[in-house]
Amino acid sequence: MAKELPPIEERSLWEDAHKMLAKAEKEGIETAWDRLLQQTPHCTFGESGICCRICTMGPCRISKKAPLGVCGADTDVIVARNFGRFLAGGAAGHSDHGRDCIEAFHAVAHGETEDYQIKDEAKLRRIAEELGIAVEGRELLDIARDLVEEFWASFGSQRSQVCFVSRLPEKQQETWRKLGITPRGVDREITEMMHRTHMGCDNDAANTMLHSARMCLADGWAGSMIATEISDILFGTPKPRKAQVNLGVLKKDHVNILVHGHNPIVSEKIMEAVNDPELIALAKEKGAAGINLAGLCCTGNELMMRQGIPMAGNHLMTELAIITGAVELIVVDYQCIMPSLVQVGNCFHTKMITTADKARFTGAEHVKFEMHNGMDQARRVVRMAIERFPLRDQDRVEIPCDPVDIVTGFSNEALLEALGGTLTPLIEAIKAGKIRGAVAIVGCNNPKYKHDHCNVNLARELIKKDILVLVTGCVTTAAGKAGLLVPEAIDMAGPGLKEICGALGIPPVVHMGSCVDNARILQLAALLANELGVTIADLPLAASSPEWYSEKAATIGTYAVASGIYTHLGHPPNITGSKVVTDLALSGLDDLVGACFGIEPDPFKAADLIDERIRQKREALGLSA
Ligand code: SF4
Ligand code: MSK
Repeated sequence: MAKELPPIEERSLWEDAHKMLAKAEKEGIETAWDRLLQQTPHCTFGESGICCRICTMGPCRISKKAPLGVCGADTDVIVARNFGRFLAGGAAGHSDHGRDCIEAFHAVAHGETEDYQIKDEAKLRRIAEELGIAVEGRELLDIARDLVEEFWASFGSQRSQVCFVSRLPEKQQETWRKLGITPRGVDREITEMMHRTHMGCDNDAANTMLHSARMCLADGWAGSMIATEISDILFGTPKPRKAQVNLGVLKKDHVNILVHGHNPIVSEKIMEAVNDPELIALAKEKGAAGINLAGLCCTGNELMMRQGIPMAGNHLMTELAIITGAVELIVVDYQCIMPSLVQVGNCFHTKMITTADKARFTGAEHVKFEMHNGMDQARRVVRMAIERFPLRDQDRVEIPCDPVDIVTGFSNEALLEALGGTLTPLIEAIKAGKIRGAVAIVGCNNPKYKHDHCNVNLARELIKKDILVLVTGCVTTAAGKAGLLVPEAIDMAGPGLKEICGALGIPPVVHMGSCVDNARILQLAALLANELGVTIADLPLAASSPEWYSEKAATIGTYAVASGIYTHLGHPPNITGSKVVTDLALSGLDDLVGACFGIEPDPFKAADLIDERIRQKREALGLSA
C-alpha cells in the first residue's frame, strides 16, 4: 500500500465518486480513503490471523521466536479460532436480522400491529405447505402463527436440522450428516462457536473449521433464508421493475432522505411516509418541490427490489452521498453503516437518525422503531427531514451526474415466471452450452481496491464467456452504474447468453436482492440440483466476492462453499498465518463438500479461474466445455 493517496481517478471507477472526492478534498472532509492511508501499513500479525486475544494470559503473537501462545496454542489453533469468531460475527448479523423479521411476522400473525400486514398470502401458504404445516381450509393468520413457530424452532436447539435444509437434494443432506455439519439451530451453532473457541476447548484447527461450515450453513439455510422469505411475505415478493442508480438520483430542489442498513422493516415505513400528502404539503411549505427517498447499501436493495426506490450508492458511496450537500437526513437500521457518517453529516446540515437499540451512533438522534409504532415513527422522521430543508446551503450542493437506468426485482419466483413457469428452458440452455454456467457476484466495497473496478470487470468478463451473472448487495449498484442491469446489456454478452437473455427479455446480469437474499441463490441452486438429480456441487456454478470487507461476506462465502459452490474472493480472510487453515480453505474443503475458495485480486484472471472451474463442472456432467 502506497504512503500517499492514489489520484482520485484511481480510487474509484465512477465519475460521481471522483467529483465528490474532489469536493471532499476542497472542503477538508475526511473519508474512508484518508483513514485507510492513516492505518497503513496494517499490523502483519492481525493480517495473518496470528494474534490471539482470547484470554488475559495473552495477548499472544506468534513468531519464529515464540511459536506458541502462553497456553500452548499454536498458529493453526489461533488462526482457526480467530476465523471462527470472525464468521460468527457475520452469521450473527444476518441471522439476528432474520430474528427481527420473525418478530415482525409474529406481531402480524398475533394481531399485535396494524402497521405491518401480509402482502404475499400465496407465498405464505406455499412455504407453510413446504414445511409440512396444514393449510387446507385454515385462516391465513392461523397458518402464519404455525409458520412463526416453525421459524423460531430453527433458531434454538429443538431440532436436528434447520427448516430449509429440506430444500437440498437428499444426497447432499447425507454428505452433511456424514461430516457432522448439518446445521441444527442458528443460535446453537453460533453459541457453540463461541464456546469451542474459548481457551481450552477446540484445539484442533480442522475441527474448528468444520464447525465454521456448520454455523455458516445455519445462516445460509435458516437465518438469511428466513429473513428473505418473511420479507417477501410482509412486503411483497419482488417482480421485475425499473429503477435508477448513482448519486444522480438525489434531487437539488427536493427534501432528500437516504435509508441505509439492511432490514426493510424501517425503510418500508419511511417510504410510505414520504408519500403522505400532508408531509408533501409541509415540504412544499418549506420551499422544497417534494420529498425524494433514495437507498444506500442493502436497505436500498430491499426497497429497490420491491418498490423501485432509486439507489444512491453502495458501501463506499455512503460518505460521498452526504458530501453532495443535498441530504437532509439519513435514517439507518443496522450493519455496514460507517460511524463516520455522523461526522460527515456534521460538515453539512445532514441529520442522522438511528432506529434500532442494537445500532446506536454517538452524535445521531435515536428514534426507536417498534412493531406497534413503525408508521408514527416514520412520519416523525420524515417531518424532521423536512424541517432541515431550510438549513441547506444550496451553494454547497453538487449533484454530480445523471442517474443510470436499471431493471431489478428478480426473485426466484420472478425468474421462474420469466422462464415460463419452469426451469426447463434454463436447464436446456445450460445443457446446450448457450448459458455455460452461472456466477453470483456478491458483497461489498473495500478502499484497498479501486472502488468497483473488480466488481464491474469480473461481471463484464463472465458474461462475455456466456456465464449468467447474478448480483446482490453492493455489487448491484456497481453493475447498475456500468449499464449491466438492463436488457440492452446483452450486447456485451457472449452469443449464447445474448440469445437466451434476449429471448427472455432479461439482462445478462440479474439483480436478486440484498445480502440476506443470497439465500435466494442458494434456493435456486437447490432447485436446479433437484431437477437434474445431482448435488449443488455438481452444477456449473460459482460465487465471487471481489471487493469484500465484512464478516458477513466471509460467512456468505463459507456457506456457499459448504453448500458446494466454488467461491472466489479478491483477497483472503486473515488466515494466511496457518497452513492447515489456508490449505483447507483453498483445497481441502473440495474433498469434503465439493467446493473450496479461490483467491485472485485481478478480476480478469479471476474470470479465467472461475471459467476453468465451470468448464470442469460441465465436463463432469458430460456437457460441452
Ligand atoms: Fe495466549 Fe492462549 Fe490466551 Fe490466546 S488463549 S491469548 S494464545 S494464552
Ligand atoms: S451492505 S455486507 S457492504 S454488500 Fe449488505 Fe454492502 Fe457488503 Fe454491507
